[in-house]
Amino acid sequence: MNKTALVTGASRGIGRAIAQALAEEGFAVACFARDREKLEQTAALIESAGGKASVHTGDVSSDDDLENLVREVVAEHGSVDVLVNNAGITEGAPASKISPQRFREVLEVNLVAPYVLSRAVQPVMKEHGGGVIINISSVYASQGVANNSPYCTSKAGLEGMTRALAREWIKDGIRVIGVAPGFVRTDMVADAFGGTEVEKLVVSRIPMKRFGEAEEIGNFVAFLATAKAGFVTGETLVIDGGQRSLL
Ligand code: NJP
Repeated sequence: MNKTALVTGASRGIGRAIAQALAEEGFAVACFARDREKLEQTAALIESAGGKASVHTGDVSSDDDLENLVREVVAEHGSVDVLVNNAGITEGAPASKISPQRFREVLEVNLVAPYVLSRAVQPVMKEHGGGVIINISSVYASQGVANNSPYCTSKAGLEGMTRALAREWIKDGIRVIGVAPGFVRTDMVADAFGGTEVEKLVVSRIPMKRFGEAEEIGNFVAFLATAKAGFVTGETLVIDGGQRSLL
């Protein structure tokens, strides 16, 4: 295979696992985030397993960085066949304590950036006869959750955007899909309640009684990126150990 996948937030956590799983499927993987050292670790993991990776640094909340990113990846790899909009941030606090500025920042990273980057790759994918865009959402998009309003808002928006762009770009052979994880063991979850009594309570409420592993999300995303999932578009698929529907 001679196809390229671009993954944002590939420096750690779920993004790194997605990058590794896509490389295992045979994609050359362009890894993007702010932390070059950690991106190089991701690339080294991919290359030591026999895969191909490149490292690109920048901030997803900069339109210029995203335009440059697409230019760089096309110059180096020739195309972008798969885009995974994975970079994300959260803000756990009551709405009364979150400034409008912070609300905008979370939307900028979690929602506006995927829009800007999807628009930038769409002509490239169209020119190459199609592609796949996968947006990493959250079960919080569809669950009512207190003290996380910017995050829930951004992810609900991302699912609406997934449906809208899937409809708009189906004629170009582009599938647009969402993946909504439940709790996955990464820095994001560790920062929120790692090792506390709250963590035990959260795990006890998950029907499978455990957090998901980043590799489980990576493998699922890599499957959706391939032609084996060629009839899937517009949907956001939940992967959460039963959290949303079995409670
Ligand atoms: O997050 P974390 P996860 N520009 O904090 C990058 C969703 N999700 O892996 O820039 C560029 O470990 C950051 O890179 P760096 C979640 O909403 C998760 O847990 O080097 N990149 C890092 O690589 C998110 O969409 C859970 O700091 C930026 C990555 O993003 C995705 O899964 C549950 C950036 C964040 O790594 C990955 O989450 C769920 C910027 N401005 C949904 N800001 C979960 N873990 O339980 C951040 O429902 N990054």
